[in-house]
Amino acid sequence: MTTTARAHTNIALIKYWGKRDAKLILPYTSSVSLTLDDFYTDTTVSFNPELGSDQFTLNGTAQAAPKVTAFLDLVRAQSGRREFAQVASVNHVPTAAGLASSASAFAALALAASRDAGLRLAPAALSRLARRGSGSAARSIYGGLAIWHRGEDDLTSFAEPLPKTTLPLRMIVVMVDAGQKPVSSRQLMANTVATSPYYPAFVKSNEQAAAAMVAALAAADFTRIGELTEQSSARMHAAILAGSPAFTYFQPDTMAVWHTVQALRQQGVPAYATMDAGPNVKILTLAPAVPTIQKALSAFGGRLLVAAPGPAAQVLEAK
Ligand code: 2P0
Repeated sequence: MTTTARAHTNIALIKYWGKRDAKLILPYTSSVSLTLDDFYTDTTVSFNPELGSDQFTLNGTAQAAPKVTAFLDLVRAQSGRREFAQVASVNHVPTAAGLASSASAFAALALAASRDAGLRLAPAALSRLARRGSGSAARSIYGGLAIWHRGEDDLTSFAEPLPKTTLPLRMIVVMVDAGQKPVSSRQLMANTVATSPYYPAFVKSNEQAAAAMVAALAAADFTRIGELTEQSSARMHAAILAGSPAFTYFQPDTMAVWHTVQALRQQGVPAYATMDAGPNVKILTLAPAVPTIQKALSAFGGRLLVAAPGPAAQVLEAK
């Protein structure tokens, strides 16, 4: 059989940063995200008895991929299949630019590989499987808004969809730098947990923020949603900065964009900034404000991308 699945990336409004179990990818805090329509990964998987090893191509180029093989081992263990697999991924996300391409990648791989192996996983079980590839992938199983419950163990740590909001949410991505990030988020989050004296404070406030975000979304209170979003990002980056060695993903343009967002807000424009494991800025806003924000950031020209909430992971083809 050959199975192709598509999963969209997501941006965390309430951040995931730090694992209490690196093997199972169990996080210290819950997180809340918005899945985006414009950025996605298509992955085709074919378990094949004729293969002597797993094969992986990314955007048509063969790659050594120990993470993919380790992930396929989980699918083989769950399904009882023993064959190696051919995996072909095409990323419609700028890879490693802080747009969390691992989220769409492992969500698409979880769906395509589990289906191709004959498994029919319910969404929570699929989210748990995707989590084992990359934490943020647990959330990309769903469209729109999702919460990843930190849980207590492998069984209880999975994402669930949140009710659809009536707010016309938009995310404007400002590509400050589309290059590869200097430090992987996996490595840096472990360093933050191990060395930042601010990390416990981040965990405490972020867990409260996740609950507050669920309430703010249910109340369609955009000001509160935006404040919680900007705060979670700022506190995550503060914890990173306070680690040893001190480090930040921010670049001068990251700050310039953030300052513009703050200035826009003082003029009454609904706009809040959030940054991930890279220098790019994502601006959470509402559809009617998009043209004003684009104008204020026109210096970035073609490096502005406007995304709307996107769909859940789906099987495109199985034959
Ligand atoms: C997030 N990020 O919540 C946070 C905010 C980046 C900053 O999830 O080690 O690639 O594979 O579980 O999911 C990026 O980390 O890390 C991430 P692993 P992942 O979106």
